[in-house]
Amino acid sequence: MKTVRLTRLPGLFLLAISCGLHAADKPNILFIAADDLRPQFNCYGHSEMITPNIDALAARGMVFERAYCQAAVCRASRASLLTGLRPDSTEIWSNGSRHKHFRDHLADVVTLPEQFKNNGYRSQAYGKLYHGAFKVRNGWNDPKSWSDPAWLNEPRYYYTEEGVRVAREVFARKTKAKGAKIDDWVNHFVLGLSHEAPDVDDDVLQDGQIALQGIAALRKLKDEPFFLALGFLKPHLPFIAPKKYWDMYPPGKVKVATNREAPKGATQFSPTSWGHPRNYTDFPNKGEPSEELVLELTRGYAACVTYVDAQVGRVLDELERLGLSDNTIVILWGDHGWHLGENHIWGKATNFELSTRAPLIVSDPRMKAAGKKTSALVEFVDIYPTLCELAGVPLPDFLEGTSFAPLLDEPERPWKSAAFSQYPSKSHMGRSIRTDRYRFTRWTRSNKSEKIGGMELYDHHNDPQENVNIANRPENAELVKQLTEQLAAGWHAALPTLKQNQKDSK
Ligand SMILES: [Ca+2]
Repeated sequence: MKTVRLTRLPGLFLLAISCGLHAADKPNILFIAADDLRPQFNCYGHSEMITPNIDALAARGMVFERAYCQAAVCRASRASLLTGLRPDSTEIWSNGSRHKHFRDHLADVVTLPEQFKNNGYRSQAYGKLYHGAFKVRNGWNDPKSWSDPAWLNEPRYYYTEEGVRVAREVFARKTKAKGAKIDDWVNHFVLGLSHEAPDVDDDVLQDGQIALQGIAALRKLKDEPFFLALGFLKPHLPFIAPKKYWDMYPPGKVKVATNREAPKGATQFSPTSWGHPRNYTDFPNKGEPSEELVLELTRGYAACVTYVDAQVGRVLDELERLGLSDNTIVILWGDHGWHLGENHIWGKATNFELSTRAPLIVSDPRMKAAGKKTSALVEFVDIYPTLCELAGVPLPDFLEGTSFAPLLDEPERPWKSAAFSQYPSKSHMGRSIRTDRYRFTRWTRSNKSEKIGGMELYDHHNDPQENVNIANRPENAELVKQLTEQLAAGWHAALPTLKQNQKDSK
């Protein structure tokens, strides 16, 4: 079937319908997530990572340079993005929150894919969209979101001789008294080495399999409106990618982080215990990783990003080959960032810029500003209303985000005055805002308490790496007061004034 380029011109719009396409007012959605992805590609002005396919998507879409998740850890970020609600509404603030699943608290909430499903779309998922990534631990998924059951990977990570040996040892230790057969380790979620470079084809590892599933799904779904969600598992630890991707990052050329100290004047809440990497056998239980490990983790992360990029490319190539590109909105996002040692942190789960800022690229064949970037402050909670608006799907009234669809035509228009994130630490809740210039974080005794445990202020004009907390400097007292008020006023007070802007732009 021939596709017709979607356009806002009424004549072509009618042509699209008369050609027997599935209604041109129902563009497909290709919804691509990657896990723990930092925005460090060429299209973000960085050269550390090789990402030709994501860069090509950016060239026909829009790069959101300042997009922030609402809670910098998998479960909380994804629950917020996919329900269109903020963590205080989902009540999932971390992976350890009281509610394991947002439906424990919000039984009838209509998720983003569910809203598309309820409005004439076929919604399907492959890989990690909610927190659950594997067949063996899928209690975190959400069957109501999808037209068909979500497809999940097998849990096996390791393929090198050393990786398999360590994984078998770990499995034997954990199942010692339970009589499990050691060869059964491949069917369990086993954490061994933090990284390895198996000399295998892309499709042996999980993200290659997700790409294969995505390609098959496109072929099946091409004649009906679809919301196809692909959740790639990398670059989440363990950093495992086929060797050919590691070879693209020779050790001598890889630059490790230089600001691996805690910020000067950091609060007691800013450091983390690095619990995530310490789960792996080759990361020390206490203290710092060796310089050799720092280098290998930095390389491994980059290799995983390039591996994911290649899988994204395969899926986008198939979209093009099937003639669906001109009728499909593509969105690529990472659920939150990751510290590769910066700010004295290995991992996520902080309120720093490196945890809260993540990639967001949107391509809509109808957009006027294709290939442009925007520095507007946008939030992941905005993705739900944006995709609904772009696809003509009704917006539920409970949403707590704002559609950023207008930015796709006018990337420089005035937008939100702040992006909001939150993450708890040491029995305190950290609430953080990113304004045009500052990141300001306030730690209070509990979520609702006003008892302050500490404050952090980073000036991104002078200190983009957030190396110096200037909250307690006397000369900043007035600024801290103003940012405290802005934080307290909340997201309702930070919204763009849409009507005024529309008037101005005429
Ligand atoms: Ca994640």
